[in-house]
Amino acid sequence: MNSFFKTDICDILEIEYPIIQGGMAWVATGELAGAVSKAGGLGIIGSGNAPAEIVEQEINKVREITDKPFGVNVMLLSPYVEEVVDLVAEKEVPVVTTGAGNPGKYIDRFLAGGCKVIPVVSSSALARRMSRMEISAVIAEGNEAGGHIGDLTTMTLIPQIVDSVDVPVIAAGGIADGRGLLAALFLGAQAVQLGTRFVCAEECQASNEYKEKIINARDRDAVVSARSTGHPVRSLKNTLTRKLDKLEAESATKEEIEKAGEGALREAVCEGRVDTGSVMAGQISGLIKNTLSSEEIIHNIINEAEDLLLKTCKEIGEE
Ligand code: TUI
Repeated sequence: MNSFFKTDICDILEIEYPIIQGGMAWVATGELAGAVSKAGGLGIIGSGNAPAEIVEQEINKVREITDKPFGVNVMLLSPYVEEVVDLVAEKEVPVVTTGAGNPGKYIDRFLAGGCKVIPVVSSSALARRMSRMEISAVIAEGNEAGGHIGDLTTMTLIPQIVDSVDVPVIAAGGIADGRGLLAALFLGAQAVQLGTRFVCAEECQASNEYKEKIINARDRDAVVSARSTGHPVRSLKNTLTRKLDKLEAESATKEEIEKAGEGALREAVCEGRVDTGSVMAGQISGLIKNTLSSEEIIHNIINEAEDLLLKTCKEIGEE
């Protein structure tokens, strides 16, 4: 397959297509990350709240699947963040993405391990602050995304961050097909990061119930809970989101709300309990109708974007 959309960030990361798989906690294991990287994208292990020894197993799995570049997402609120930082540096993981905080104090350790650092940001101010450090790009994540989110939409966030920083920008949130890739590139992004679409990849180890819940979701089903805690989370509407809404309506404390959500992601991803568990997924869930291999997901996106771009150019040329 040719590489119609090969941007600078593809050369920096040594990948064929400008498609990155989100490093989702519990969901993005070595099997998924390995399959995405093998197919020419950038697969990312989601370390979430996992201790270093679990993350190490997932890194080894990727290296059994492919020798292409891959990444690890370091969730900065994790109680194991220190040991995971040391691990990714020691294992010389090619790319590190960070989420839910400022990776500043870990940058030197990442660079010592030869890791390229790509923080996730949700505002221009954060992007500017991060871009003063030695980073390879930023991932600008819009409010359409699943999981822990910021306030701004992808449509408004991307062009403003593109104009605020000198590093390449990767767009995330609300993207799942070739139209989304093309839109992001037109907004000035050099690549896209997809989470929800890759949950419904054959190689993804999440429960079938989790995948089915995304496939059956409609456009308004991905709702935001726990706003009052300062850590709003987007997930598919179910018994848990209704319980969290009720707690907020009753002005429950931050601790009470956080306690209600504890362990809920693992419950849904690993045990298939998608009614009482947390089914983190983005607003694009309604567009996802099937499970495909990671290779099919990537090739379909590239082919669709290419066809759409050529068709549009032709139509404009005929005017
Ligand atoms: O990190 C995510 N999404 C996530 S993390 C997650 S697990 C979790 N567990 C418990 C509580 C919260 C989350 C589920 N989904 N996306 C990347 C992202 N990072 N979005 C926004 C940010 C972010 C937020 C604040 C990045 C930097 C930041 O900096 C704050 C500061 O003060 O510097």
